[in-house]
Amino acid sequence: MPDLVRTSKFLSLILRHQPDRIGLTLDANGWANVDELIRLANQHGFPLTRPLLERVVAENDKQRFALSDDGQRIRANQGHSLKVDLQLSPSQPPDVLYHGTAARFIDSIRSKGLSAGKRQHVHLSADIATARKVGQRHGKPVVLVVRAAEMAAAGHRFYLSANGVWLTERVPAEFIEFPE
Ligand code: HQG
Repeated sequence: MPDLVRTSKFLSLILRHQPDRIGLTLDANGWANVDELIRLANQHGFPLTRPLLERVVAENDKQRFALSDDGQRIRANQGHSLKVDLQLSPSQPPDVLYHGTAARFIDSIRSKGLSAGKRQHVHLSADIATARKVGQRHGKPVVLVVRAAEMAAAGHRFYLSANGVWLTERVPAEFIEFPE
């Protein structure tokens, strides 16, 4: 696996799910100190350097990570299972958003709607192609249409992550259109 992909996967694990694996602590907003992250990663056998980390932030296919303005802190833009407050402000979503999932989950989603599962939010995409790719990770992909503007009007909040993923706490089944 190329270094960048390996490093992106490592950073996703540490910055979204398990910082304690290397003894790292994130602040309440999900930020880690870069020098500390590099030191602890190396101590635990992962060869991280500042240039490598900066390349991952800049070139990551999904822009998964952000550096603070002063370059001293790093965090994941979305996808956390840890409870962090990304301090996103609610945004007005487009009329519809898309959710990619696997065919085997459809019956359950029909009855319960979309839930965040282990993550903090349900992830939605503004375009069908992205949603299809997300669904493919789980099996035979199915793209669901979410009537987002209607949900917002009914009081559900939507957030747009720094890397363009739409987030909401849950999607009741009544706002979902399923393919035939
Ligand atoms: C499904 C990737 C049964 C849900 C992507 C999904 C995304 C239900 C799975 C980000 C359900 C959870 C997140 C219900 C939801 N019954 N299944 N009631 N409600 N599900 O991985 O959205 O590459 O936690 O449809 O690009 O697939 O990591 O969420 O299939 O943005 O940066 O439960 O992860 O980004 O799976 O993916 P996940 P996701 P990264």
